[in-house]
Amino acid sequence: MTDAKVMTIQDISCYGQCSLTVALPIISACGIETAILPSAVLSTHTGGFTNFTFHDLTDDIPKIMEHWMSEGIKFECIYTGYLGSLTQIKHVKDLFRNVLKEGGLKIVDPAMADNGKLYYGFDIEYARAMAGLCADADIILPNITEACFMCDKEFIASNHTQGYIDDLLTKLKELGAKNIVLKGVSYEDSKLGIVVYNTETDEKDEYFNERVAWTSHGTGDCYAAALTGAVLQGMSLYDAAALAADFVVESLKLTKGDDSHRYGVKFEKALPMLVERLNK
Ligand code: PXL
Repeated sequence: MTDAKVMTIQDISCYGQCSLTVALPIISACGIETAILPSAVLSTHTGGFTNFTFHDLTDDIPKIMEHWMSEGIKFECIYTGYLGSLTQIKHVKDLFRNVLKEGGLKIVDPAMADNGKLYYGFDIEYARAMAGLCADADIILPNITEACFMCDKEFIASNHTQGYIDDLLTKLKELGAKNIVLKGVSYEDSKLGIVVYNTETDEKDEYFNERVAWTSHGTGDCYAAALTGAVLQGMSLYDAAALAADFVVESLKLTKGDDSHRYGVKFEKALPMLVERLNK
């Protein structure tokens, strides 16, 4: 068991099972001490809800960082999710410099787009700035849409060719990230998976599951949190990426059929499976 601490910066969507309300319980269930830095407070997430509140906490980020610095608080890992603005991306770079232990792990989930579209409120300038943050990361976790926005490539939802995926990975490598976990890869419609690419050794490994015929919001956040917890528990990136995929698949299966629950996945019910696999 490790005493490594992770700090995760993303929003609190009070209702909707995403960002901090999934990251904190999932990483904690993995046995990892988790500090949080809320980037904004929303009444709900922005996917499928209307008239949500949005309280921006951008100005608090440097103040919180400075207090941590004065207390000598540092982390073995910083994991970033949904961020609200270009300024917040700049603040994250300061957090990497000032409160990450030497040799600490930077995990960046671009969390800005899905299904060929940017989330509400984001534009191409934000996508370019996110590409700049990815350049600084040890591990990035884009889905195909986010990868396309960061690499100026046409989005294709499914039936990908090997050439399309390889080209996307080469372009992501050019951004500068050391390890890429590309999500949403689908060479045939019935299967959905990930490619894990170590850009330093040039090694690529794939992992696929049967596609679950169901979609809900928040799966990317559950994925990133489970991967972060598993990596900090000492799993290889490939094993952590595969376990996180199985965890999301299980969460989707447990949500499938409940049409009132498209806003998130019932990840809580899949936590025992995650913990059991981690402790194997
Ligand atoms: O799940 C990603 C996410 C996180 N936070 C907020 C969002 C979304 C996706 O729409 O709106 C506020």
